[in-house]
Amino acid sequence: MIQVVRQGGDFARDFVQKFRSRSEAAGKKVDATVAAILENVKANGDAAVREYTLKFDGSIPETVEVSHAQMEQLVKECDPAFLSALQKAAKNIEDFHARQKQQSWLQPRADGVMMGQRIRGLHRVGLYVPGGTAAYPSSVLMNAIPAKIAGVEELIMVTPPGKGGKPNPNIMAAALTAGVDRVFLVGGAQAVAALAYGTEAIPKVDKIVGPGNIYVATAKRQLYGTVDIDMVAGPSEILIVADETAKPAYLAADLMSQAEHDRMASAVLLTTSEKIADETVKELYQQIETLSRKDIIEDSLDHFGAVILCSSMDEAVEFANDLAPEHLELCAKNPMEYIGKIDNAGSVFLGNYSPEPLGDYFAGPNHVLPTSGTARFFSPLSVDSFVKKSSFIYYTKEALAPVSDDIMKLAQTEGLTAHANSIKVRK
Ligand code: HSO
Ligand code: ZN
Repeated sequence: MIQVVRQGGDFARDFVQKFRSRSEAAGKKVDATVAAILENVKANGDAAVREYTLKFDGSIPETVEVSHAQMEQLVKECDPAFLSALQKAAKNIEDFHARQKQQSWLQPRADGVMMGQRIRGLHRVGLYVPGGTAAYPSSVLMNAIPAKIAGVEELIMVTPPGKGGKPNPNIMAAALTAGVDRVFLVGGAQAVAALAYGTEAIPKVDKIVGPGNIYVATAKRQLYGTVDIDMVAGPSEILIVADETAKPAYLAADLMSQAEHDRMASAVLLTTSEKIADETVKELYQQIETLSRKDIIEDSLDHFGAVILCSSMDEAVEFANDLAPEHLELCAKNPMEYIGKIDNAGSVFLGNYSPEPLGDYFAGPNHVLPTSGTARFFSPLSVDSFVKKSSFIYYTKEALAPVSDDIMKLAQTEGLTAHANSIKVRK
């Protein structure tokens, strides 16, 4: 079920390659299909959206927009314990993201010059929520809460109508909790197109976020530039660095927590202890029997799972930085010792009592994270993902005069005499 590697070296290098290329770009056929959908929705608006909804979802819902009154009605069907947990999670997510909010600033100088930056929320954002088993209320919170904290004026959620066109009550509860403004029952590439171009029913947005299948991801990629998009998320990943003080039962459980997401998910344990490695494998075999997604877990551990023995914690940390995983657990005697050494990871979980699902659902940091090694240059979704900035410059006549020659010199050197002239006429 999982490969155990006692001699890192070549295996590690090959694994990094294999790991990074898991989320290959869509094939030509998907690209062409999506391009045709985008064009049709751009030209024909709601008529085209209806045509695809009928084709892909089987029926058209009576009303595409779900009113707040309908949402509140649906929430009555939710388990009260779920609603209570959702509220507590939302509070933690709000507290964490509130700390990310940056203020606009204006800096006056003694010579009368003023400069500054205005930071404000995007006007309108679209949030895609997949249908079926991948409809996660937690992901609604993780996307919507930072958007609202950033000051996004209107947050529009789209989600496929599903069987009988009835919205998922748990998703509606998360949408209400997180402050989503409007909800439309439309999915697939046609939903992404409707958000990017606007239709009679669906307003045009400035940015589209949220996970989706290959058609949704391809539509987002193709529309980048028409609108902004978040990063396109690949399959989930967990890398655990463990010393001899780690608990094999916990390690096995945490590896499988991410492996269950997807057959392409990756779960890797790096450990300095042979005993921990062997016992974790035993635990994997035992615990998997109790899990409902056994098939998926087996598949992902077969392909992208590994237990790798390292000669030192430093070697393990170096491999972790090379792989740049979405989630990194540090199960070591003194995890704080390594914080400054982890350069590439989406989210870091410290110690034996900070399991990855704590971050997926509850602690507060975002669970939308860079995958496939992109933690080398991408960051978690945050309030920053939903703002735009403009700079301000104010000079007086007296402030401009002494720097005029320098500006003109720079302009002339670039051969841009009209630039130089705009300074000269003010002398
Ligand atoms: N671990 C996923 C997020 C998630 N987990 C949602 C459970 N629900 C992101 O990699
Ligand atoms: Zn998860």
